[in-house]
Amino acid sequence: MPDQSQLNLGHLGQTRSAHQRNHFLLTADTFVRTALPGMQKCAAIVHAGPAMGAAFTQYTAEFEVGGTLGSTASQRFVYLLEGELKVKLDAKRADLDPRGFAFIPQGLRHRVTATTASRAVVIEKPYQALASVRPPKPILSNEDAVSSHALNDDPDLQVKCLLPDNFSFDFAVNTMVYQPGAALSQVEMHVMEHGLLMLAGGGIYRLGDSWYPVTAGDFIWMARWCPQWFAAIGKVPAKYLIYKDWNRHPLIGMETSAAK
Ligand code: UGY
Ligand code: MN
Repeated sequence: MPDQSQLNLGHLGQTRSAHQRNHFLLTADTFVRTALPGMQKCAAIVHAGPAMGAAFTQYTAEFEVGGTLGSTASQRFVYLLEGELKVKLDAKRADLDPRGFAFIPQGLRHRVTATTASRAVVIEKPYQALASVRPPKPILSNEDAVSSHALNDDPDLQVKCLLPDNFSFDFAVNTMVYQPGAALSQVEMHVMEHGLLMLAGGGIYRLGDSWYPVTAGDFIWMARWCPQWFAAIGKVPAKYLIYKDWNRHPLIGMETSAAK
């Protein structure tokens, strides 16, 4: 008997992936690779972008040895899943190991090159400047160097905020680790949108009015105010990397009729 849990019925038109008005679940069996301008020896699996209504772009970059990303007109955040990347920012250089990350402010010349076959999360977002606030500085670090805190006093749900929480930054990227059985303490509905990559373990994600089994490798996009809740199931902790827009007034970027 084949192991039913491993059975991929994609060739018969079946998948867990879902495309709804206020959320997408994209599972690895439906990923399609593409090239983005300037990329060399590198492919992108684009998970989220303006065409779906998102105000950011998120993709997984798959590098061959020597592969590079193209340039971007936006801010860029890179989180290394596996392999090794060299990041050159103006005069600074750093090697990223797995769980290493780079924040590159908008307009800063940089180069990201793989020294071995590598996979990385790449998030890009146009910067929303504030008149009274200095723009953010570049960051090269590793998740292992960031301290975690319990969400809503639940020690079984630990959050690491990879970027500083101040108004120079207009987005956040966090990791969240749930011990088996841990869950969000509420159904969240909020003004921020999310891009989420499951990194380990699994569980049940409520998105809108649907409950999905999810596992490592799945990507989820949640639109603003999409009802969301997660519980970890299984014998190992569940972990995800989650993007949200942050620290900006909801009217920023909107043209009001009074201003026309
Ligand atoms: O930061 C968040 O909004 C986070 N708690 N949301 C989520 O995990 N779906
Ligand atoms: Mn949320």
